[in-house]
Amino acid sequence: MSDRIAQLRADFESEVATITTESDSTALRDRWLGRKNGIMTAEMKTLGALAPEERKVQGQKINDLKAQVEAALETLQARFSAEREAAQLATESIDVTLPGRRIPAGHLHPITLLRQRIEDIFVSMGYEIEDGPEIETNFYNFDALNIPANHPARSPQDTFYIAGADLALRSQTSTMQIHAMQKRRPPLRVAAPGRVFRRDTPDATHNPMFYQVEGLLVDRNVTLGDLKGTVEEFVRRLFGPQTKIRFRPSYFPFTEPSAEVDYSCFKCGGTGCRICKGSGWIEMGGSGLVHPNVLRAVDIDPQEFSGFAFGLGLDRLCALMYGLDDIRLLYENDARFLEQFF
Ligand code: 2NL
Repeated sequence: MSDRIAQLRADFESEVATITTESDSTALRDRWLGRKNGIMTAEMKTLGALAPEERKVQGQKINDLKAQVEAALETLQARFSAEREAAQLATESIDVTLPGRRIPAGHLHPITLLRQRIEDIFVSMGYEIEDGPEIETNFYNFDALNIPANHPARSPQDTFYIAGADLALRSQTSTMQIHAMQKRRPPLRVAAPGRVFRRDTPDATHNPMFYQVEGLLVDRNVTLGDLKGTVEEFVRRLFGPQTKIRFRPSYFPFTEPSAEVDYSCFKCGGTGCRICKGSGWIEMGGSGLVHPNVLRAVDIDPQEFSGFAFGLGLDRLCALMYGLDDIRLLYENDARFLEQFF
């Protein structure tokens, strides 16, 4: 009887020595410890046929062997699960030095970026940002701005009229300034950015829809000096503190006197370069003291109040600042173009 157990122990030990894989180990466990057909279970069953004294001794021996088998199998299992975990860690390792993946995000349009910069400058100078409709009556588009009945800007060659109505797409942002002067009484400081519409054949420097910003101040005793100081501060904030301005006499129906504003080239500082076409100066836009007729149109007494206004176009400025050779790029909405600006 003892010899049988010694033989089983020797069998088990030699079998353990051949185990190389986890499934070998599982098969070994089933063979030796399986509840129904396992070798150890079968061995236990032989006890019933023995005399009580012998059964006790033999039972102890079987239990010892069973404990040995269980311990050996546990050691094997522990070894294989450690190996499995190590292999998993090796294949699933994360390289924390890899660069991150960029999440595609939208961009603000270059015109929007420029408009926001300009709005911030106006706000910092005490101006309020106005908005207003893109479709206007003749009163806001022309009459209130002192634009005479026969002025070419009123012709359907230049303005997009809406058939059968006293309505047109606004041809300048001044329409919003007229609304603003009706809504609030002077003293007032208002900046109005927005798109405007003029019938034009599109080319590299023209588009029938483009963006303007206008500043308007109305108060007592406003002078041309106030206009010059304000425009100077404006361009210095936009292009840098070294920027200079110059005024050239001009004519607009809504201002008197009127002047064109140039600023010293932001690229060369005034010595002349490709950007300013060698002159050292770049045209910014129009300006002037608000015409008394414009004040009268919105019931402001020109004897008591005066004002200045200046306007600039955003598209050409945007093209200059970002080095674009064609303003139509701004309206093609090609994502490959747009995503370059932020
Ligand atoms: C230009 C011309 C200008 C104004 C706009 C203005 C507005 C009111 C009254 C008087 Cl409500 N003037 N705006 C004045 C002078 C020129 O813009 O070249 N724009 C790009």
